[in-house]
Amino acid sequence: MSAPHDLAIRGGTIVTASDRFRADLGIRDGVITDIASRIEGAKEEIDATGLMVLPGGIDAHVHLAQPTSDGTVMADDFASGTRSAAAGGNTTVLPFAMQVKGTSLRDCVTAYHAQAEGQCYTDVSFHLVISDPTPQVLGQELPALVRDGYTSFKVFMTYDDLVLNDAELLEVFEVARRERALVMVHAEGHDAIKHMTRRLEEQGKTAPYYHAEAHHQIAEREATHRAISHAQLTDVPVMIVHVSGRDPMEQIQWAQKRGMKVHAETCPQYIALTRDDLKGLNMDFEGAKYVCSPPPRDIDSQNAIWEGLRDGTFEVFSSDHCPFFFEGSDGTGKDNPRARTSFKWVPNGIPGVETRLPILFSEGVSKGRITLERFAALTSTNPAKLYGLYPQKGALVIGADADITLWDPAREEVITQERLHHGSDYTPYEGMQIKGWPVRTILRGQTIVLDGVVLGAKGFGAYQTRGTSGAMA
Ligand code: DUC
Ligand code: ZN
Ligand code: ZN
Repeated sequence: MSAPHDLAIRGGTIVTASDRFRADLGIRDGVITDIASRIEGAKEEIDATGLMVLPGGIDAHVHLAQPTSDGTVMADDFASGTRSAAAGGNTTVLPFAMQVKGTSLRDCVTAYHAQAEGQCYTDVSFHLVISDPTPQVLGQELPALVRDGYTSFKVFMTYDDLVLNDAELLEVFEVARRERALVMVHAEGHDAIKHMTRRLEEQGKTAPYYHAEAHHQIAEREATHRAISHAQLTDVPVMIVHVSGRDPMEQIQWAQKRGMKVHAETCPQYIALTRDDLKGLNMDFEGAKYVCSPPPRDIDSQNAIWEGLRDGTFEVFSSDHCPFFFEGSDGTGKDNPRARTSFKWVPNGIPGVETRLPILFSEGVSKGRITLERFAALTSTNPAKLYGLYPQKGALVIGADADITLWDPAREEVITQERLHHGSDYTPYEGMQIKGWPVRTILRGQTIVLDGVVLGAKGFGAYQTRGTSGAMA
């Protein structure tokens, strides 16, 4: 008689978004087939004694292989980005397929698929970015793509080549409502940022630090409220992504208290960095390593973000992995000649797909700020629900994909560039002490990373077509 399970994970503590309990887990053909106090006779066994058995990390906000308007090359393609994600305990990532103005959305999606095909170490699924909401895009391409399983898309309220005006936002929101897609909003006020940038430059304030002043929290608060108002007018759920601080968070709470379907995401940089990091050493160019949008704020905002992570204001904790080189070559890094003339030319984004889970576990669970269950919800179960992957992903239940991260809650490590697998030549978290570390990443029953060593095959990661967002329920 053949063994009933290909794999048994034995002796660990299973952690879900709502519970933790001691049980063994049986897997066959890449799917969870049994959860019981004792499972024996599997072809392979993993001893998980002393470890947490968590649903594999789902990073719902990463940027890979995106072209930029000034030709800056992103530091991760689908191979290096998903390899880094896997090493950080993730089994699925959701990058963006970004429409370039003047081009067809469908063609952009096809091009991203071509880049990802056969390259991925984790499973992947694309959000769309709508930068050119023409009648053709809103009337034909977008509805067809949503029906094909691209059930979420992002819009921007800033950046010259991406910004949508209020009329365009309202139109796009209406399409989201009609097609039952989840709109993700980059909420920063474009005109306010441009104004602040001009004034700072006039005063000779061009160092990377001034990025944090130009992208002021007030501009984020205003745009967050405007996005919420548009969502209320068009009666559509929204997801406000990468919320950086107290002020925008309070706008979200204002809406949530009134029963509006406003969902929110925050990221490691808003609990582990502050705007002072952008000062580098004495306002030098080292600060460019921390330039991202929205920028990190202050300790008061960090505390507010923790409150929001605890009380459910935030349902999703993503990395916003947007990796650039610092030095790079041929002026392709953050430290390029034009960026030296003004912060406004520093590419916006930092790497973080591999450090997201360790940072939240260490600063959150190990320091007693959030529970283990909340950790599982924020990093896996909620993103699966909100982005139409649940319960195939994000759940440790019979019938779900066996996407599992084994976690050693006692292991102490230090984040260093050398140990990471991403393409960037630096990490903004260099030297950070971590308690709690992913020791094995299992994708559909296969170990893809063991103790920092990538064992999975390039191309084992598969594209995931998604269902309707749980936000539409
Ligand atoms: N928005 C993102 O989502 N990521 C990086 C930069 C940005 O503006
Ligand atoms: Zn953004
Ligand atoms: Zn992003």
